[in-house]
Amino acid sequence: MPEILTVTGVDCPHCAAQVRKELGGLKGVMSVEIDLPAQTARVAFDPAVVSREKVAEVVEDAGFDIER
Ligand SMILES: [Cu+2]
Repeated sequence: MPEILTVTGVDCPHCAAQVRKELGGLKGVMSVEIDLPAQTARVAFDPAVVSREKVAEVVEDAGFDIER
């Protein structure tokens, strides 16, 4: 079962592209759905492959926040 993590601060197409780029290269990430009006991204990942902590770390290193 995939888990979902919500990224906040995705406020423009540049940010959206960056989130896709950073998370798209992470093993275990299944999909990245950007919602620009809401300024969020929903990241689906397989917790058997990558931990929530690791996904959160990549997001935060890229300069975005996590909805806790
Ligand atoms: Cu932006």
